[in-house]
Amino acid sequence: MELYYSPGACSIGIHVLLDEIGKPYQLKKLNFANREQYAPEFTRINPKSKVPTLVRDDGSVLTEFPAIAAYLARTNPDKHLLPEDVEHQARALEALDYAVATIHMQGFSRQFRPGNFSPNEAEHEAVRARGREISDRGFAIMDKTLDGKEYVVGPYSIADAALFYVEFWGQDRLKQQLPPHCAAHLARMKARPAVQSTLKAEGF
Ligand SMILES: N[C@@H](CCC(=O)N[C@@H](CS)C(=O)NCC(=O)O)C(=O)O
Repeated sequence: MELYYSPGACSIGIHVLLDEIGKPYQLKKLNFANREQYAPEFTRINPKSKVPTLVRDDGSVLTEFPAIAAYLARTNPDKHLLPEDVEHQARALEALDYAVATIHMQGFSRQFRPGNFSPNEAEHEAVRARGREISDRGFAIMDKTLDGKEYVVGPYSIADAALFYVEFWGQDRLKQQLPPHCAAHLARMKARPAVQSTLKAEGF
């Protein structure tokens, strides 16, 4: 398989899952500063111009973080990345979606790309501030979820890879203070060999 990624982008969460699984794969780096996601070489593969993009062994392309994460978990059942237990599975998918669709797409997207939310530059500070409110509220909710647990649902799951990347953005990229259980979760994630090898491969 091939993972199209950009260093430090949300694709880092899928990169972590591939390293947890430990099967061979190839990394394909896109330089966002050079707008390589919009170049025809890439839009031929993923017209959405987004990472993560996974090209599977049969050449078919899978996009969207939750779909890729669930696919990797389901095709590698021995790694137990999506709990079998129905309640744990539902909670893992709930947290995964919250990290991606709310904390990332509504919170951090406003902070990183205010221009996508308002063409008026004078409004960009207000857009960033609203994004910060959304991500902070998201972390506060995840902090309660993590109380008394090492990982989001107890056992390690795909939800942890999603929460990891938004925590990484908050603490490491934007130097924001995470609430205590989220900070401990991020530290726990960084202690995992798979996360260490991902961070190294992406140049962190
Ligand atoms: N809904 C998508 C979001 C993916 C996404 O927003 N990726 C960002 C990087 S974190 C991206 O590729 N941005 C490139 C661009 O919009 O130009 C998913 O779940 O995979």
